[in-house]
Amino acid sequence: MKRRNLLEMIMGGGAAVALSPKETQAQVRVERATRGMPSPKIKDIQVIATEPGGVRLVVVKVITDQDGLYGYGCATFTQRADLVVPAVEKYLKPLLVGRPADRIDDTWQMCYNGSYWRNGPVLNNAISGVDMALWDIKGRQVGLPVYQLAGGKCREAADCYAHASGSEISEVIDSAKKFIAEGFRNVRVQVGVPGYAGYGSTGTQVSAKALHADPVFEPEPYVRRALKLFEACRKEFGEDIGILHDAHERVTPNQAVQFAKDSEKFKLFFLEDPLSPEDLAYFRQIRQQCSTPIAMGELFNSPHEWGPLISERLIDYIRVHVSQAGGFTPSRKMAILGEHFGVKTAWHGPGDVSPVGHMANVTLDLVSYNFGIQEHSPFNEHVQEVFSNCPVVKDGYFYANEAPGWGIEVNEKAAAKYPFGTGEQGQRKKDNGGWGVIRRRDGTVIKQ
Ligand code: GCO
Ligand code: MG
Repeated sequence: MKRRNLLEMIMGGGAAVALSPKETQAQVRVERATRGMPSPKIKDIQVIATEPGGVRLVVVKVITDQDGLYGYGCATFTQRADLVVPAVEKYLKPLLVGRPADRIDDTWQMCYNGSYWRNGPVLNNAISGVDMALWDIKGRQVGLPVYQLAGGKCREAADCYAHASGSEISEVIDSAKKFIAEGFRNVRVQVGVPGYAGYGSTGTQVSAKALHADPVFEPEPYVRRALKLFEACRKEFGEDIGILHDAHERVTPNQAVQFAKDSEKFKLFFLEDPLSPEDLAYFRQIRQQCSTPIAMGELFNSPHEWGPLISERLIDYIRVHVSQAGGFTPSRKMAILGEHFGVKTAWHGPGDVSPVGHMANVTLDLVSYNFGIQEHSPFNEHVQEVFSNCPVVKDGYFYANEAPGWGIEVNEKAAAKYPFGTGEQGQRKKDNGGWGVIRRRDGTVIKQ
């Protein structure tokens, strides 16, 4: 449609609609972007595998037949990153090349249903890569950030939490103080247990007497120590700071119920992953016995996992890893489901989410009424060399960037400087980025 026709349409019909010159210009831009172009078709799909921050990241690039119109999506399953690459190249690419790039839900359904067996982490991540890339393309096409395509902001920025850790409680407190001084109002605290390998703590020397040579973990000393940490944090920080903790599914169901009960008096912002996905049926017991807020979800792949937890109001925060769930499209639906049941969002935001994935997180944070909190991990200089225009944190708030789509560009030359394995050492390198094994003293493998 010609600009003049559009203006006539906006102004026309007798009673002129009073639009400012700026509004008129914006409408002309949208008109030109969406109607002046034929529907873009998927021309190629490529995978960028890179490890600039010491963590394996997988990003999918969908290229359309229109000059310069492409998009990026996060497909990071860091422990099995190499498997996602052929899932995209050998299955999704042949399925999608030549099809329209502007039918996002339809494309998602094709990819999801096309393998018949579904809801696995490899294929979900591959689908996420394409799904987020299509949202990026749509945003770039119309010149708007994705949060605008999803209805616009419900808030200015996302309140987030930082990670404080240490091998001693005093170290954790010092680390938390630094974050609080930077403006964070919420801190996740993790402390090591002497002699044991812990989740999220640093520097613990593994020396517990064990019947094997692998890292050792025992749940009872961990729980006792974590409770001492919460007590120390409350003493130090009073009630104004949100204290979070990740149990990382390392205790038995009964211990989890007890742990949640014992934590109640410290009024945590939330206790994360007290149970493993295999033990979801125990959430009801936690609910019945205490009011500690519960967050769960980063290990989920399937709607069968989160559906009942949300609809039966058994958790307070859904914290799915957006790419594990299949991308922005299903996660947006999950957020909306949560809104109806009083469950808030707390999307998984560790280092093994690419900046594109973090933009998807913060976009969901901004557009969802039932946003709870956002986990934040900083982007080091190498990550920022590969991914330009990463979202930023100021005073503990995470801001989306305002450029079209996700607003992120990937420097593929820089990405190639950091092949998989770059930041890894020892067993992790040997295991091709995998996480190896942790055992109880007697040799029993524990969930990580
Ligand atoms: C978190 C997490 C992560 C995961 C990691 C797995 O809450 O941030 O538990 O640190 O362990 O993302 O790869
Ligand atoms: Mg976690």
